[in-house]
Amino acid sequence: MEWWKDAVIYQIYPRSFQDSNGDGIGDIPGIISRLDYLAELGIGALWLCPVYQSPNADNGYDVSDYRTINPEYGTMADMERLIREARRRGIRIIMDLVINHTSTEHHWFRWGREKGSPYGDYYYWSRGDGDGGLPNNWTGFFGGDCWEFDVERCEYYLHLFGKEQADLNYHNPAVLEEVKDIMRFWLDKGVAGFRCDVINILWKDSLASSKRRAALTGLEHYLSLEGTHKILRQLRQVLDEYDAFSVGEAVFVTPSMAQDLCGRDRRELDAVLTFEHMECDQYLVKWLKRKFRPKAFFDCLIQWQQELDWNTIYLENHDQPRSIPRFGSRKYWKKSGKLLAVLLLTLRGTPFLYQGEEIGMTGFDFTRIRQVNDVESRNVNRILTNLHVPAKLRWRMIARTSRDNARTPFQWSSGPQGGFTTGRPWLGVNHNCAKVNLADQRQDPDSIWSWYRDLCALRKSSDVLRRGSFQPLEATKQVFAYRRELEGESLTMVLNFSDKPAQTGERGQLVRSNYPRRGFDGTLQPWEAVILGEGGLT
Ligand code: ISL
Ligand code: CA
Repeated sequence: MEWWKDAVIYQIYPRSFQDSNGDGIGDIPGIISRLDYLAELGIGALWLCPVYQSPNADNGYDVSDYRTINPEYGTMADMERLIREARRRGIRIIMDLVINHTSTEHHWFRWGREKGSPYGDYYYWSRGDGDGGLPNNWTGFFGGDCWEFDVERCEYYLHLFGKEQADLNYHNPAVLEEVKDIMRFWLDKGVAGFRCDVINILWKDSLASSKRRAALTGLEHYLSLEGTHKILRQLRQVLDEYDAFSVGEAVFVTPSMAQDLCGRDRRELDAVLTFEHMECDQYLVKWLKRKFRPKAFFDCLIQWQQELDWNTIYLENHDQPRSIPRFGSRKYWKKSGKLLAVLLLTLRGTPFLYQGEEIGMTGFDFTRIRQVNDVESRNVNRILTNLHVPAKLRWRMIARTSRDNARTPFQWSSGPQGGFTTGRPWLGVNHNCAKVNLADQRQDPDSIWSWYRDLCALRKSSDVLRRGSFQPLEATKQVFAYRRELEGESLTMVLNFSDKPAQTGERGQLVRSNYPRRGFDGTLQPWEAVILGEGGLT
């Protein structure tokens, strides 16, 4: 029945959502206590970032046991209660499936070090190049090389992410069987599906050195290869047993590569989360930020809207800096926050709303590297230091791009620690929580939050917005206009991504504007977003 085409999916970063016991760490009972809030907002499913047992080198993306809940977050009984309580409110649960790598604390890795162990082949082990050098010249996603020497086994193992995250070896069929069992374990508990972490790099064809010179040497040996597609078709069979949903995070893909991962006839994933639209403010890598170019952003969105059977739409997640300072305007915080909400909730595809986005959180305002927790930021800071990049420039790069921008605790109220915890939060609360918080916005019919709630409801009531076709109308340096259409009914969106007023040729009956106005004559105010209809919907 493809429920995921009709739902808004809300992403929770459990560590930062709601603490229930004062230890400063968000947890599952905390999430349960906020389910009524999420139901009120009108979302249909929750994607939980990893809650499995983990030594937290990468905050849960280093899993040490897929069948145990991290005690910091609660117990299996809490998790089962969450699934039940969510279902009672019509909310489905989607788990994060991290299967490219495990923690080096996982028993597969620990036991696999021993000679003759059945787990001896679960990872990519290598003696090195014979001259005492690393097995190959690949570089990792978090910077630097991607081989670590294990003194017990006297061999190197591959890690495309942190050194505590060892890549699983899918050349060994036993690994895929383990993964299928893990999926069944969670599907039996009643989860509705999975968000699959870095899913298009599972299969490594060979460990040969790379000819690439640019960032991420080695990519050609593992990016979206046929071996990965084969694995995905097998995982699909498990999902089909339960009629479950899968959305894969796919790195470095073009629309046609994405279509091969989630096209209707492929029988692989239902949808993918991709990155091209997040690259309109960078040179080459995300650390080298440039001025955001709205026109490039619109063109990119248009291309994806047109080339994929079905899209996902997201402007934020736990790896990306917050969207208002990035694609909107700090000066027009509220207006641009509402404009981005219109974009997120009216394009064709499944919207993914990230915690805090609905109140316009702006993230991170730290001043020192020791306030930063993220393993990637710390690695990059170390590399930049070794390259003698001046401290000021280094800090500017970290402050603008660090993943901790999106990981500061949810701002529930203007009270101590933003209502997130009664204790000391694991990561600092943004100092603007007196100005940006849910409690105030919930009482204010003109707030960003009220706007989100209204648009979620509008989307729910409108077949055109959920299922209609997409047609681009205008994409200039400033204005993005598009139409959604279904069975003769249509809605037109016009968005002004600028501090200056703008003109458009589009006309229609005003359905929504983030400015108080009665009709629409073609002039848009700064950061104005309008939804126009042809009658009926108001
Ligand atoms: O941060 C990034 C995007 O700008 C990427 O380099 C990111 O590491 C990549 O998208 C993969 O992300 C996923 O897997 C990582 C984990 O650290 C991220 O949190 C997760 O979303 C390794 O499991
Ligand atoms: Ca807690």
